[in-house]
Parts: sequence; C-alpha cells; structure tokens
Amino acid sequence: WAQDCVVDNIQVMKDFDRYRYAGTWYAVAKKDPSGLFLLDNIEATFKIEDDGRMTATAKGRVIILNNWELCAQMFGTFEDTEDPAKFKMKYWGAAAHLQNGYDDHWVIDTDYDNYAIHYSCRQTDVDGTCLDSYSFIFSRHPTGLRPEDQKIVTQKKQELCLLGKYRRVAHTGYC
Ligand code: ODT
Repeated sequence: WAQDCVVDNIQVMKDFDRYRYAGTWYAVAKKDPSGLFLLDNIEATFKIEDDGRMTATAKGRVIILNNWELCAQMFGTFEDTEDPAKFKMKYWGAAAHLQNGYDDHWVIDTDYDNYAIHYSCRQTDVDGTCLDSYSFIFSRHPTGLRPEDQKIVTQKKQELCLLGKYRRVAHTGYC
C-alpha cells in the first residue's frame, strides 16, 4: 500500500486478539500530541471484562498546574468499532486536574509477547492527514524493546508518517 499519510489508509493489526493484548505494557517511546500530558514512567495495563469489553489503567509522571509533579493514575474504557483493532477510548484521571477525554485507540501492530504499537489521531486535516496525533511504542519488558523488534517498529513508525517524531520514555521508578 502507498504511504500517503491519510489516516483512513493506515493499516492496523489484523485479527487483533484483545485477550492476548491484555496485561501490562511499558511505554518505551512516545510521539506527543499537542498539549502533552504523560511525560515518562508510563505503563498501561489492559483487562478484558467478563462481558468482553476492554478496560485499562495507566500511570505516568505528569506536571499539572504549571509545576506540580505527580504520578497520574488514569482509567480508560474502550468502545468497540467495526474493526477489532480500532477502539474509541474514554479516559479520565483518579484525581482532579488530570486530563480526561475521548480518543481513538488503534493497535497498529503487536506480537502480544514483546512489542505493541499504538496510534491515535485527535484531529484530521481537510486532506485526510493527521494534524494532531500521539503514539506509544509499548514493550512487555521494562528494559525496552528487543533488538529483533526494532526493525519492525521503525517500519511501522514510517508507515504512520511519524518516523523521527518519537522520544524515548524513561523508567526511573518514579511511579
Ligand atoms: O500523554 C498524552 O499526551 C496523551 C495521552 C493521554 C491519554 C491517557 C489515557 C490513559 C487512560 C487509561 C489507560 C489506557 C491505556 C492506554 C494506552 C495507550 C494510549 C493512552
């Protein structure tokens, strides 16, 4: 397929299996949206409820009210769509002043056991490309991605038109 940067043309994970995706993921890299929120020490734990719906908790270091640093505890519920790898995520914080919202949550690729690539476009341009996106590269291992997963992750970053736009996410034990 052509890498045209049109959001509707982005390929997502085929035959996505939420049960294999469940459990804890450590963010190792992040492309920030405008008005960035989660800074580092970010991890997310996905759960499949008895009725089959996906939920998640996440934590990460944030700075709110200009200079108040804390470990944000976040919650999310996921609405299914016609594509099993594309969700709508409603999210909110455990405390006041934390962000809440309603974002796309797309799983671009995962091997379930080592890496996962997430993508969300908050605003599309008139030409169908994304004006404000964020994306997480997740690892099952807090130490980072295995060398053999780097190549595929780089390829997918390119397909998302986000190559070079990620920063490394540190895990220092803050959260
Ligand atoms: O950090 C940012 O700049 C934008 C991201 C804010 C969304 C945080 C929502 C967390 C909700 C609960 C957990 C969900 C797991 C999500 C995994 C990846 C995308 C946030």
